[in-house]
Amino acid sequence: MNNRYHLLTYLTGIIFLIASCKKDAEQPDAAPVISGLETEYYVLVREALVFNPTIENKVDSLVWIINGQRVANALQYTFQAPADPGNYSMIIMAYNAGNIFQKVVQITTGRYVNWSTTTNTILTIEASDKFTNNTDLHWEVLSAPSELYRLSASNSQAAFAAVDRGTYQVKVSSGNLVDTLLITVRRPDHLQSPYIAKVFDYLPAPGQFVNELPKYTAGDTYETMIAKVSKELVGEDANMITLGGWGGYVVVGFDHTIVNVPGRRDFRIQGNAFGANANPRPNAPFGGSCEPGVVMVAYDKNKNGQPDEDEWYEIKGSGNFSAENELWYSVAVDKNNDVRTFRDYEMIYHRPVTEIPVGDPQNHISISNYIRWTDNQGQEGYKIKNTFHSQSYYPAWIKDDKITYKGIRLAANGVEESGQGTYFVLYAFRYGYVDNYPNAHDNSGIDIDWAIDKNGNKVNLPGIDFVKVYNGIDQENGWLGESSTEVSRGENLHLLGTKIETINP
Ligand SMILES: [Ca+2]
Ligand SMILES: [Ca+2]
Ligand SMILES: [Ca+2]
Ligand SMILES: [Ca+2]
Repeated sequence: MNNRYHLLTYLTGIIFLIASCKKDAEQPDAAPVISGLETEYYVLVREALVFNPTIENKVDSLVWIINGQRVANALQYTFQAPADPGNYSMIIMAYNAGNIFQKVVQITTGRYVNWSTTTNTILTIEASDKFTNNTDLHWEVLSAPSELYRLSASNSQAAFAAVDRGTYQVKVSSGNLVDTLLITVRRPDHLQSPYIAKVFDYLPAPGQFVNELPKYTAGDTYETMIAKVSKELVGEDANMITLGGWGGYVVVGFDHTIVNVPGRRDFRIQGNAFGANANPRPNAPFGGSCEPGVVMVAYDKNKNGQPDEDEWYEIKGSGNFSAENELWYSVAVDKNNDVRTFRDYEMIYHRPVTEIPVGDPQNHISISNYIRWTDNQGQEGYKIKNTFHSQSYYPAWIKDDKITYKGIRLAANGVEESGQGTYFVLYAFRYGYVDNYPNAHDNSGIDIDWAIDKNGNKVNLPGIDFVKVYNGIDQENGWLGESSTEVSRGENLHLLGTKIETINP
């Protein structure tokens, strides 16, 4: 018996053993089977763990052995963890006539490691000193009062953020070493707003709504224009601003970190996109007025409330590398659109030399050579001034005579569909932009897990504090004028209780 016991203690997991000591005259019993037990357990010191396994077939005796000592002979057993942490090897042996079945279970006991934070805030957690020499740490949330949280770990460090208050239990382990963390998430002192709380930067590129949305008045400066944009964008009752032509941007922030909940889209910045209701093209993909703004995100790593030294990540919208998978791609190719995608595009717009067409002080005709532009692809040309918008299209508070913009230039998505030059359909990219799908549509929601770094690698962000949006399209659409992204209310979807499943590109 003793030899057999020692042999078996070297084996882990489920061991099914039928002993060969058959009785001469009788049929042996069917072998007993124990199930409903894990191979590893973790319990806090001073707490009890009840083992109540499922047993199949006849069992004459169920013996419980801990670290070589027989502690019970019963169908269930309660392990009482002592005051000090430790590791235990428990063997459960089931006997009947002619058979022994054995299962080995490891029990680790430990203390809670306490952490505390507030809702919608990134908590950085270091594993305790006992893991110092381990490089294979595994982090796992054991229990949570809500599924709206994020745990992003890389070996000994993890970042945790939760939308809802409560107590979250997290297990850190490496081999036999285990810690259980108890993270208490409180409400912060100030109420958190689901909407944009601050505007940090604004520079539209020349366009037909510039100096109108918001309105420039003589004497306005960069600072007063930021204040005007703030008045439009901050809070629930937001209004539209324009980003102008390609490259024009706005940078906004929230008063908390938007948690990157796994499997869900996390925020939405509204625009004024809508679908065409009279597109003559049969079976056309979704399109109408879709003016995609490229999205960048950052979290406040140095926790100073400013998007300053924090790294910006690109939300990899569906067309950020190529438009070939967009449903309208072949339509745009047939119409001779410029469907190239430039990842590192630069464009310079020059101050216009005149605002009034020569010989036409009433502005009844357009100016075709209005704003000169050049790009880093060796191209150049002029932006047109149309007859519908007579104000200057060049941001009037800017003193420089030229402005340079940088970013991704998307494929031109606007197509004239009537054959008469009257019906322009700006087709939607599939996902990942602002002002590209109607605000109520799921595809206006952004998943922070779509973020990539400057090398194009996916990043594991626990959440974000800042959002930059810039117009990704450089296209003139006849009488409609240039594509210009509009930006309005920003929403943390989790705080508003809006659940939008993500799509995994
Ligand atoms: Ca997410
Ligand atoms: Ca728009
Ligand atoms: Ca910062
Ligand atoms: Ca527009």
